Amino acid sequence: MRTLLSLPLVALMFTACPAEPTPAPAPTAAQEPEAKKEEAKKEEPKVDPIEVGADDGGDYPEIVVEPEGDQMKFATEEITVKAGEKTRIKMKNTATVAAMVHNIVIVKKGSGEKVGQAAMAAGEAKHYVPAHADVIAATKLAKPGETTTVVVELPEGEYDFICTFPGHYMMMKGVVKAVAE
Ligand SMILES: [Cu+2]
Repeated sequence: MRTLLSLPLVALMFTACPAEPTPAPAPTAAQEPEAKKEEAKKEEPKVDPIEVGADDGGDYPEIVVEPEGDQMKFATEEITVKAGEKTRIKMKNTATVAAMVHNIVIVKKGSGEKVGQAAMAAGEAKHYVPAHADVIAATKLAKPGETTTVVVELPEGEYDFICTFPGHYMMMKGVVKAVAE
């Protein structure tokens, strides 16, 4: 899967490179424009989606999402929240099998595949939540019997949510609709 997906990228890279690259004079450190360095600094990551959505214990509407028993599946595959209002989203892990560890990661529409694939490298310490631009908010991992939460405040629109525990994102996914009144 990963190899297949990266093929068009590789092709693109080759297309983008001229066949015979004209050698450019290598700039020395002194010649490098200062502004360019500043720009590069700004692009560096950035925020931890788990920290952004850290639950402050406020009195917000709650949406509880459970897995479908011990399956790799969300029992709720569509969530609706009020746009621009804080909502607590809970992963209540009712599974009983130790391998069924889950989270809820809200991502930009259509990016579940990308984020799911990047999740493995993020590692367990990061709750398998990659520092990816398409990640909007995420709960921590919940082992069977545990509940984890995230507080979101989503602009109007449609988003996807997935579980990023390794191997789960292909089956564990749903849609988040943030609707204005
Ligand atoms: Cu899962």
